[in-house]
Amino acid sequence: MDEGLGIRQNTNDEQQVETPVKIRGRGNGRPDAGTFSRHLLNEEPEIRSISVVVPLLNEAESLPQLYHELVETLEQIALPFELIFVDDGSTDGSGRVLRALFAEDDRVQVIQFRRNFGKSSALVAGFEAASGDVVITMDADLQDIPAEIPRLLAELHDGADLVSGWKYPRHDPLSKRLPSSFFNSVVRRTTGVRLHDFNCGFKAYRSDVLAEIHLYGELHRYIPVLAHFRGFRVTETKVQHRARRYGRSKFGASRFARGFFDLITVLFLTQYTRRPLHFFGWIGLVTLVVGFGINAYLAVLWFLGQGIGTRPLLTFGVLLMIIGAQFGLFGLLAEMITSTSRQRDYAVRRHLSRVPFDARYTHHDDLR
Ligand SMILES: Nc1nc2c(ncn2[C@@H]2O[C@H](COP(=O)(O)OP(=O)(O)OP(=O)(O)O)[C@@H](O)[C@H]2O)c(=O)[nH]1
Ligand SMILES: [Mg+2]
Repeated sequence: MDEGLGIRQNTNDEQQVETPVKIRGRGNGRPDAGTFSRHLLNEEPEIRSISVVVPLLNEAESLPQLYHELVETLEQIALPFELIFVDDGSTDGSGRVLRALFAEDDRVQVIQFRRNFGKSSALVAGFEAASGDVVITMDADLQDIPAEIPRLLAELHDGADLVSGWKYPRHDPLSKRLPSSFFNSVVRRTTGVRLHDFNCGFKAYRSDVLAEIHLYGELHRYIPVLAHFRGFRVTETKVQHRARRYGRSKFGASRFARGFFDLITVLFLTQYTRRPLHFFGWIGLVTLVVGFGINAYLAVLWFLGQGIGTRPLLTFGVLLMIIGAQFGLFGLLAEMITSTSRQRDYAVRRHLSRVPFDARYTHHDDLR
């Protein structure tokens, strides 16, 4: 996707640079809005093509129906589209079904992993292969309904960069709904991203969102959070869903535990990666001060003639001071790692410039 996206962005930039507007030398220094061409003022670029990315594990029975429903809906939308199936080490013959679909339809792409690498990896592989202006992800188990795609697209048309499905009403047992709603409310509170259903795999993205996000491990659940912190507009829309018909569910209770570890990672990544000492430093400082207070108190008692050598409190105070200092040092080490990282910590929506490409670099060349 990088390549396709890069080409598209360049095209936009060229168009923007070529736009016949005069700003320099104007009396009031403000551009006349009437002279801007429409696409410059348009907040939302037009959607001209759609990629659907479907990560899957052992869903052979569902795939043919999923394919037919997808094609039916997308043909009605009447935009060019591609279907990218990412088979994450299935052992139930899903690969064979996908190869048959590929042979039949040149809009189908199939990526087969050598073994199971997890949903995030499958999504990344799909995103890299996708070249649409919009990328839609969905589950392969027929629980997400392709006919809902226009609803997601409508949200993007209305200005969202990422729209996440909210399975409503939900057709799952209470044993799954309860932990899920607890999980969702914790994520909502801690991240400030107000979605009801973080685990919903049915989402639509403008392609520039995906270019900005680095996924690994199981962070796919938190793409909306990562996108929100990069400055993208994240919204939600209710989607119908169906109960699982074929195959087996891949996720049990352990998903929630893992989800919480990932939440800590995401909170740290979105808020402290660029200033880790602010995180570790505070923990360290508080621990150090409490430890120091305890030891100061014991020191006073010692001066007053009381024996303190056998008091557990002494051990506790010393422990806190050592841990506090360690946290401070962790923070400094993390700062050193961060300072050598070349990853950008900002996201540019667009760069409007009238400096001709050659002029921009002549000066640079002279220096060599
Ligand atoms: N690529 C990839 N996809 C997976 C993996 N595990 C599950 N999936 C897919 O993710 C989607 C959702 O998985 P499900 O097991 O249906 O999870 P769920 O919908 O939350 O749970 P149920 O409601 O019980 O079905 C399905 O399309 C699966 O095929 C995996 O390890 N890798
Ligand atoms: Mg499912």
